[in-house]
Amino acid sequence: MSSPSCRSAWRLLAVLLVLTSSLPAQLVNTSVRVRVGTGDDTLITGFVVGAQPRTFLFRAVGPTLASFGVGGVLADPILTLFGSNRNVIATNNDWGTNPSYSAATISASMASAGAFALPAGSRDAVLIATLPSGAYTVQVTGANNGTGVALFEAYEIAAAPVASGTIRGRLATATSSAPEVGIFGAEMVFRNAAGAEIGRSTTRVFGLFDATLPAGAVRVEFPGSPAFVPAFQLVTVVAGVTTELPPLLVVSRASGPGTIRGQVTNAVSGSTLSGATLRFREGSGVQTGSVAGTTTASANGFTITLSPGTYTAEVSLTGYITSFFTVIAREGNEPVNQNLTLSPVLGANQIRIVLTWGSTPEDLDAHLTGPDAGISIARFHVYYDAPSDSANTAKLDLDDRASFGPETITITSFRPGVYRYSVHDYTNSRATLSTALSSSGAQVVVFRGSAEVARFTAPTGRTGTLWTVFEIDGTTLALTPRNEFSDVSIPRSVTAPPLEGGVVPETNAEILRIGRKPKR
Ligand SMILES: [Ca+2]
Ligand SMILES: [Ca+2]
Repeated sequence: MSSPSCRSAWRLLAVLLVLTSSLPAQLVNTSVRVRVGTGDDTLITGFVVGAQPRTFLFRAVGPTLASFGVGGVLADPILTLFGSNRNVIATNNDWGTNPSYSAATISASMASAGAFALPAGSRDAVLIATLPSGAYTVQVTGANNGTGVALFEAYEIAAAPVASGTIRGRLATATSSAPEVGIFGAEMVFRNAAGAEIGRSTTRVFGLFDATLPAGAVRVEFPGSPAFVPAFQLVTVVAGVTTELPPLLVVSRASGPGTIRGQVTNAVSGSTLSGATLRFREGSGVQTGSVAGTTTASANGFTITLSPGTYTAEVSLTGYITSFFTVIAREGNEPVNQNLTLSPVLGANQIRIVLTWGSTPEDLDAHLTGPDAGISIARFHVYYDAPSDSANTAKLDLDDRASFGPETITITSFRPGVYRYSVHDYTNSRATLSTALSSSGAQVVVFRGSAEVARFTAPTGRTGTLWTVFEIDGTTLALTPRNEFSDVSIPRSVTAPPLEGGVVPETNAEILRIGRKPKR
């Protein structure tokens, strides 16, 4: 079908739109009907945005054209928006699967732009983007190298609709002897920062719930039940992303005041810290507002008695990064571990990663791979068996083998390249289809300078012994969540999990093996 002359003709169909703030908005409402091929025969449209940021709705309509009597349509178009460096800004395959906007939101935007409606679930592609000044290109391709006729459309719209993100959480009881038993069938209420209700969800088996909500601060509320006192957590919904929340633990109405006790420890050395100030606020993730109780940690630890419920402990000590922890007050059967760990303040471009988890499994291990000193392709693999890279810039400070953590890695200087952080379930490393890591309650907190910059909770309901948590770009220190699960049985093989998205191979990760020590 694709003779050379046809290819040339298709290329000529590429259109150039020059958009400046002086042009009337309706000039950008353009459509072009083309035959989309493969390789050089894909449709590429270039345009320039002037001084003011502008919001566009792009469509690549293929299958729906058939309902207008067009033959030979492109069955499954894909839209991709590129910046001036050919960097991908956004991509969409099927318009109903946009992680930032629901189908209803996109339908409303299309209608207000004057575009004809697309049937629910169609394979046509739609992108909405607000773009600052710069040069851009939009590409239309066919999934699986498909070819055919497509209609490309660009509309300028007044403003992007509010983007959405997804939260996944778990409601569980902290009152039984087996902690964190999920609560089924409870109604969760979601409120925005102004307190208005923006959604509801009923907990499923294991107490799991999820919701897609407008991005921003959200209060996740368990209104209480005959058996349990109310509880809430403050969370942030991130546009286009699924955020795993730590479990929301609730306490029985039968409980009297409970004593919270534990140690404040140094995340690097593991030693007990005295002198830290602890402020307790009602709710989980609550960093400001009225304080329900205050105490000071000594070398023997801390203890405070509060009404039954969930609290956020703010822990501060000179020279350490102020941190927030969710703790439980309940009468009797107190949680065995409410130890809180503080990181010493870092340099502005230094990063520390602290792993903590619950009572099981006994031994989770932090693994960090990244570009090593010396030859450019060399990569280090820091973990319990090799606790430092060759230049001592990435270091395992602390390995915990007896539940809870902390297990800590510090990076004091970076090289260009990808740094990848993973958590391996050593205890169950020979198991297949293990859910132990997923249900470990593992949390990974990332500090930079004097602040917490990211926090990850192990996703629930996943199988695997390796949780690939995130990557850091060694040049920009930008952090990219991964949240991928896979099975790895041999700790030294935690180097090249089968990840999506063009992850660099790590074939040289094993060249460094220093400080080797036998493990049990
Ligand atoms: Ca598609
Ligand atoms: Ca460990």
